[in-house]
This record gives sequence, C-alpha cells and structure tokens, in this order.
Amino acid sequence: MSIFDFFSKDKKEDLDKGLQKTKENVFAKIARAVVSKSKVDEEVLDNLEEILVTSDVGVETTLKIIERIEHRIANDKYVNTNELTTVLREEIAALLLDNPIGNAEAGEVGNFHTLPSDQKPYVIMVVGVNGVGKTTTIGKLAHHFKKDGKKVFLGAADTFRAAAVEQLCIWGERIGVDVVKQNMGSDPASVAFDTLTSAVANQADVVIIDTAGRLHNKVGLMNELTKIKNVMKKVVPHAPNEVLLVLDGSTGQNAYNQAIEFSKATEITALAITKLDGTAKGGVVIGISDQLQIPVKYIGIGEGLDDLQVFRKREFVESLFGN
Ligand SMILES: Nc1nc2c(ncn2[C@@H]2O[C@H](COP(=O)(O)OP(=O)(O)OP(=O)(O)O)[C@@H](O)[C@H]2O)c(=O)[nH]1
Ligand SMILES: [Mg+2]
Repeated sequence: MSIFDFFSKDKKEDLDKGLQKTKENVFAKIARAVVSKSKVDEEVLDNLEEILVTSDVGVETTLKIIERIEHRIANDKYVNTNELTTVLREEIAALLLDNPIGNAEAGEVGNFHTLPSDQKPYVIMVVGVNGVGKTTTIGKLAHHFKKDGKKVFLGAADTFRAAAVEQLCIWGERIGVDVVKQNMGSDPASVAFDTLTSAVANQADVVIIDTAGRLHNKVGLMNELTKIKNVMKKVVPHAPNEVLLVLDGSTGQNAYNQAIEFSKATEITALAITKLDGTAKGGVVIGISDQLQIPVKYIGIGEGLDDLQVFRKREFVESLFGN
C-alpha cells in the first residue's frame, strides 16, 4: 500500500469530523445572516464578510472572497440564499487554487510524499513555538512513513526540556522507530549531527528532527535553528530537505502571524496546521493558504496517530462548506 492511501480516499469522513466545530460555527452564522432573506443582497454580503473575518479567514482573504461573490452575483443577476454556501464553496476553492503554491495533490507527480530516491535520507526539520504540536506531528509523520515501509530516524534536538526528549522517545517506542538523543541541555546541533550520522550508517530513508519551541529569546532560537541546519549539511549536504513549521490552528490569527514571523527569520518550506478538531477557528487555514507563499502540507485533526492529513485545498473547502 502506498502512503497516498493513508492520506486520501478514506480520510474524507475524518476530515469532516475534524472540521465539525468550524463548520457548525460558520453554518450557524450563515443561517442567521440569511434568515428571512430570499436573495443575496448587500446586507447579506456585509454579514458574510463579518462571518468570514470572525471565523479567522483573515481580512484580506475575506475581501477577495466577497469580491468574487459580488462578481458572481453581477453575472448571475440573482443568487438566492439557498445557493449561498454552494457559491461560497466554489469561490473559495477557486480562490485557493488560483494560488499555485501548494496545489500539488497527493498521488500526483511532484507530490511531497514521493521521497526523492536520490536524496536519502530525506531530512525534515520541524520547527515552531512551544506547544503547537511539533512532537505529535513528528510522531504522526513517522508513523505514516513507517507504515509505508520506510526506515525512519528521529532526532531529539529539543534538549531544552528533559520531558521533550522523553516524549519523543515514547513516540519512537510506540511507533517502532529509532530515536537519537543526548542529555537534556546538550547542544541541539550535536544531536542533529548524531542523528544524521546514525541515519546514514543505517541507510535510513527519512530523518525527522524535533526542535525546541522556546529558548531564552527569539534571536537565540533563530540562531539555534540556523546552526542545526548548518551542522546537518556536514553529514548530508542536501539536508534539510524540508523545514516544516508547525502552527496551532486553534490560535486563529496568531497562527498566521507566527507563520509570517518565522518565515522572516528562517527559511520555511512547508506548514502543518494542527488542532483543527476542537476549534471553530479552522478558517485560518483558508487565509494562510491564500496569503502565504509557503504551502500548507499537513493538517492535524486529532491526537491519534492517524489524525494527520495531507492538506488538499479543494477537499478542505468541500468539507468545510459541504452539506
Ligand atoms: N486535538 C488535537 N491535539 C493536538 C493535535 N496536535 C497536537 N495536539 C496536542 O497538543 C499538545 C502539544 O503537543 P506537542 O506535540 O507536545 O507540542 P510541541 O510543539 O512539541 O510542544 P513543545 O515541545 O512544548 O514545544 C499535546 O497535548 C498534543 O496531544 C491535533 O491535531 N489535535
Ligand atoms: Mg515537543
């Protein structure tokens, strides 16, 4: 079985369930906005704008969506309120797909799950502020790669907290993959170096490096990440293949701001947005996917091993605004 099977087809129900809270919230608000209205008029659009902004879609993206709907209404002359969610779904999907960033879908050529055979081990460095779900996302990713028959090595380069190393080791045991670690307080770059050295010696396919979300200050954190990257290159010249920034979706616009801040400080190649289950702020994924030049690759929709999905724009919007 290929890795695509884990992430695609059968995952629609999980996605629907994961986005339930956001969905209920948005639909309840839309229902209120169109009550006693037969067609989409200025007032409905004003309300819709507010709904999208308060659902963490973000102002800029919301304005683009409203503009598209206005255009659509001008063309179709008359859009009744029953059609509003359909129109919304179509226009948001089209808007997101207009941004070529992150349009590659699972199973297609150039897909990020097809590990390039000439870049072994494929090295993923995971970054993000504390508590966003880095370690959990690593566990889920490692699980998927392992299930796909890949040899996975994890590096416990979050040496800032003793519990962090332990937590990664627990994931490693649970999944059955090797974890390279040193003592708490040791140099994260040294842990990354060791991890890559072991991975190369053992012909691993994938290496995932956990990093600390908190240090004494922001400059310190960014310098640390740069150092880890540079040290890894000494062992594997193409490392890191991916710098995955993890964002907590339940923080809404904060997640968006963190993405901006991090990408200013260090090169980020992909985003994972976690904790979309249990929040009504899932709209943030729409804003981030529209606004940023970094692809959203994964979404976290629960705490379980299989609760990580590849982010697919159309499926996401269909799940959010589908009936
Ligand atoms: N509901 C839900 N919880 C999640 C998800 N991803 C992570 N969590 C939870 O978020 C909490 C923090 O996750 P961690 O993986 O420890 O976060 P971290 O970024 O490694 O945190 P630090 O190591 O402290 O920087 C844990 O309780 C996870 O179970 C998700 O997609 N859904
Ligand atoms: Mg952690």
